[in-house]
Amino acid sequence: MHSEKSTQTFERVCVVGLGYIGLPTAAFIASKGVHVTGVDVNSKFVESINQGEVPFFEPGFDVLLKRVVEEGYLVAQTEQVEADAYIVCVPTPFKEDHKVDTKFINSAVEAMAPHLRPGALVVLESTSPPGTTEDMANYILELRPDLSLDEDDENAIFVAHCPERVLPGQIMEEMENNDRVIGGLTPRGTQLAVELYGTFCTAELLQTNATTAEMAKLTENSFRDVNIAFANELSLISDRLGIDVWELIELANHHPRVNILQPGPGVGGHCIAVDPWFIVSSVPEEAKIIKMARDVNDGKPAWVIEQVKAALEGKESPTVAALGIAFKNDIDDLRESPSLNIVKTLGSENPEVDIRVVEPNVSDLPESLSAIPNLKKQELETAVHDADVVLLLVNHKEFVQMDTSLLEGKSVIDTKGIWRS
Ligand code: SAJ
Repeated sequence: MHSEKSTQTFERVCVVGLGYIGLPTAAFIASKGVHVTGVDVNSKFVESINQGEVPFFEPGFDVLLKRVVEEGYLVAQTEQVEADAYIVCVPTPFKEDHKVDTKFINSAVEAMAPHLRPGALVVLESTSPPGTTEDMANYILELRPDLSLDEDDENAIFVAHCPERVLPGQIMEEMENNDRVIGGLTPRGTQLAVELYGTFCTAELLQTNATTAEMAKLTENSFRDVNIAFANELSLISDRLGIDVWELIELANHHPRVNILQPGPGVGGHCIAVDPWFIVSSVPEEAKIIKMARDVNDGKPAWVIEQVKAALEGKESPTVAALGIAFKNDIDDLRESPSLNIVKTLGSENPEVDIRVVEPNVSDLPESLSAIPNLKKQELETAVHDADVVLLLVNHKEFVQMDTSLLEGKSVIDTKGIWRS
């Protein structure tokens, strides 16, 4: 299969940051016959990409990457170049006070500034608090006072925000088929960004301004966080009242306008546990429910740990089988994982407890766990067989399908409600 020739005006695009989002974005644009330079500060990433190898796991993506690299449409390097358009896909972590840390955006822009020429488009794709795109544009002008943001000027550059929306694991499908929200600082900025994303996205390209686009992304993930917090709060209430929360939610969801999500050991991943803080830190007075939801979800691991401690009471040299450390089911991603943190705290604060960790999706335990002497990785059946307390933390398919007769005589703490009879 050969790449289609683009009909767009973009002859060279530079994608800065080749992670889970930047690299697939670069490859999708390259697959449309546009010459793309992918830039990353990590030279190992760059090397592996130029050999057509994906440096992380994403189903089906390896074939596309290999093709665009072999055809010469995608080249990775550590230095930025002159281009018609730039897409910035760098991490936007938060600092201690939950305010965004823009150090990666700033260094991307510093490296870009000398190459920028009038007419160029700069799109910020990294998830960001409202106002970040405008701040980025102003920083560009500080570095390049000869350029302008006024579209009537001859030396104008164009700036827009287009937040990513793909679900890792489904990027091949969602990169092309998810609607995109695109907001420029000026109308021409929006229009150029729509043309750029239109090279590979076949879904709706929804136009707005930059701040609304920034808020749209944060709103989507906060909506989910608030709804999960509601389910988690119900699990605490139900425990106090002696009610089965899973039955409660199932019954309530029979109402035609009620659709409650599922409780669990907390909320993890690099998006839903992070993005709501960007709203809270920009408008703390107003963002009351969003903040409360973060606190409820962040408080759930401590509640689970208390339940385990209660189950261990009176047991001498007890053994706990901890099932799952990924941030959600059937993936190997451990970022911001509440399950991982529960296991780490249990292990380090209770040296007399023998902890057997079962995680079918990773071959070795991360260093934060392997350094704990009373903790080791084990196969599912042996771990459950030897355990006094079985702590289910993630609804991986292996655990859902497990023979539940193995649980007879054990204390069971099922944070995902998968073993209800
Ligand atoms: N979770 C629950 N109960 C539920 C659903 C989820 O406890 O009913 C937990 C999961 O176990 C996990 C966390 O929430 O710990 C987040 O998982 P998720 O599947 O809700 O979301 P992510 O983080 O994998 O992906 C989200 C998606 N956003 C939305 O659904 C609004 C995805 O579309 C975004 O692209 C992604 O964040 C992102 O990168 O922002």
